Amino acid sequence: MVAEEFEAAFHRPLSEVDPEVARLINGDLRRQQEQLVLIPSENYASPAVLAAFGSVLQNKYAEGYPGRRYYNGCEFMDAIESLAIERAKQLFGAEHANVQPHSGSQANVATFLALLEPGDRIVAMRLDHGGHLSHGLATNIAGRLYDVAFYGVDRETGRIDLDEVADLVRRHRPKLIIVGGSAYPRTIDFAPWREIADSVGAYLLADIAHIAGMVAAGIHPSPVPYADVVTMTTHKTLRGPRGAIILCRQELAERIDRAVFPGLQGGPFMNAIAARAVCFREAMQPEFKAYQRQIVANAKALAQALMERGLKLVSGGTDNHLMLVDLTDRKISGRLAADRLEEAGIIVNRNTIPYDPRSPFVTSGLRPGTPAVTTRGMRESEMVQIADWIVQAIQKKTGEEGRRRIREEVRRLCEKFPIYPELDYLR
Ligand code: DSN
Repeated sequence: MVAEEFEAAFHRPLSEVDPEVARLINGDLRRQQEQLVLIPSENYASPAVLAAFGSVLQNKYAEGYPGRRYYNGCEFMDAIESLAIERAKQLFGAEHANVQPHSGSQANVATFLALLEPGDRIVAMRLDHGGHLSHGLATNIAGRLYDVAFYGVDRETGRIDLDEVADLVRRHRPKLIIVGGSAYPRTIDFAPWREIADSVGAYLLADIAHIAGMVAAGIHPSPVPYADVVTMTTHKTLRGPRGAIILCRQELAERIDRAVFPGLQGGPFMNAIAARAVCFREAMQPEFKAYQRQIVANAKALAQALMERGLKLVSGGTDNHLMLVDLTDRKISGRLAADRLEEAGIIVNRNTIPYDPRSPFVTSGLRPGTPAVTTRGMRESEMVQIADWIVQAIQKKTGEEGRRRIREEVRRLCEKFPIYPELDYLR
């Protein structure tokens, strides 16, 4: 092959280089446009965030930190990462930020590496009561390296019982307490957690992956004044790129940074860091606060409408962006309900509920959330319509035909709230 052909081949668009992958990406674009995304950890990142994430920065290695790199050519990398760090600190009022973790789990493991030795004790929330697998599940690295004791929620109220946590902490005497999870629908006040941690001299880690957007907007209490370390993903309610950040007090900064690199990771994804900087800038704008308020208003409207139509919710409602539907009083499992909803064009994930009699693969719950539909511009009245469809779609009697009809109605609603109208990977 002559050089000109080689170069011409390099510059061909995706749709020509790999039509198969282009078709698949476009297929999911259409799915995201035509279906109702109710998974509370998913969202639509803005075109600005997508542009930074898909930029040429993905080509650059930049091991180390601004001003202390192991590679040359990092002039712009230093500026971009410094910007992301300063914006993260400003947005959350934190003393130090590390913006390099590739994921929320990496951010948590880096925190453990920074603060703990193998065998040290942790107290965290049970996964099947709303925690997260990186908080100490037996098969996760945290469960294998550390001695973890779990708290859960009260069987009657569905809420965390702080007296139970304090008692467990007194008995287990952990070096680290983790507050936060992935399926807890209620507000967390972080101040009493600091007191509980201080009662045994433990570190406090707040994992705010799910509620980060609301914390940034000031409509959920912030853990920053109370926790030694705060971790969060940036792609859920915060609506940025995939990946995570760690906030901490200045005195822990060096330990956290060394744990992320070189402790756990090599080269940071500079494209993701640039996209994170964009996301933090977006989160500082007044419209972001309005967006977060609407997420919560929509969640409350959806929760209310589901309960009025006879569905039971763990803790009887929600204060944030998600709710847990308890299907134990019905014949249907979470898995079957989620599959029926998918047939109807409504994407929601099955989830264990506290004290779930079914396995984590089958479950008795659903975990709907409103960040993505709120990004599309939907409001309370659409939530009532969505609740109607959910209740109909999960019933056996609705049948395939009924679910096809709902899917068409869902598609028509989605058309009224367009998302990424300019995108087309087949061009
Ligand atoms: N998978 C995420 C969620 O859905 O909550 C947590 O990592």
